Amino acid sequence: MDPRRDADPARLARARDEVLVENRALIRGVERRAFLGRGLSLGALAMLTGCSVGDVTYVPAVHRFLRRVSSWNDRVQAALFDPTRLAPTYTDAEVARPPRFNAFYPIDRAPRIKPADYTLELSGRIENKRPLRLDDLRRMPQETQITRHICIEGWSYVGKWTGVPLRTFFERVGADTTAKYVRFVCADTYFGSLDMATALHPQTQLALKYDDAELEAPFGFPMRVRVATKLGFKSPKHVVAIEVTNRLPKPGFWERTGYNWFSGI
Ligand SMILES: Nc1nc2c(c(=O)[nH]1)N[C@H]1C(S)=C(S)[C@@H](COP(=O)(O)O)O[C@H]1N2
Ligand SMILES: [Mo]
Repeated sequence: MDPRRDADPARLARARDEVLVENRALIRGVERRAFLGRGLSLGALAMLTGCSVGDVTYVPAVHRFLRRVSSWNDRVQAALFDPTRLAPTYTDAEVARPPRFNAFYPIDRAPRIKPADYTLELSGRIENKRPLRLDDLRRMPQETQITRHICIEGWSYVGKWTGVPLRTFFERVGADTTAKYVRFVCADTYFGSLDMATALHPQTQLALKYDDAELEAPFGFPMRVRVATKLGFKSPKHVVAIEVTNRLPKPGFWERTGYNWFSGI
């Protein structure tokens, strides 16, 4: 969703400043590694803050150039990723209630999935591909995190998510964690992928709860991925299929518009 549509400029500016101050490390990291050059880093900042992306993305030559930098940069970022560095955590009092919604459609169009109908399909380099039910996920070990969800459009919120660490999930289903990528498909046709190092990061989880209650429909019910070390678009909601693969999955919704695939610290 375009944040300019639903926010007055002063509020947007305040929100943006807050995001910039609180997430200086993440944004600097993304910016520095994404666009190694002064002129381009301004463009990166514009993208991160959701203002005037037009100048950058709609000029085809510039766009093509950024894409090339960006795909080279994905490899650099993956090499720089520190699998033990944790994203900042917050206190219970800071948790946003309710969370802030975003998707490529308005909130009333979010998929409504009945728990009894839900199955999670597994494919690729996974030993036990038996489709899982919601109860199977609920029975796996759960962890809770309070971390900040940062949307590339220039806003953020502190959230409290509970779910199965993806690393634990992979152990349970016998996933080949030496494979390179993990691909996710969502009930609303959204899809995306992660590098394996990020998938195995201690704060990456298959979240079933927000603020100690079942996820609400628009926020990813019954299961969403939660990746604390990456921008919000890398945390797919309503996940219905997981594939472990060595082939780089095709770019997701936001990546097709030019955002960096790695998009994290
Ligand atoms: N299935 C699905 N997952 C999605 C999206 C989406 O449109 N569909 N949008 C992404 C983006 S851009 C953001 S910022 C977050 C929004 O999550 P929220 O509604 O909890 O804020 O979900 C991400 N995951
Ligand atoms: Mo986002």
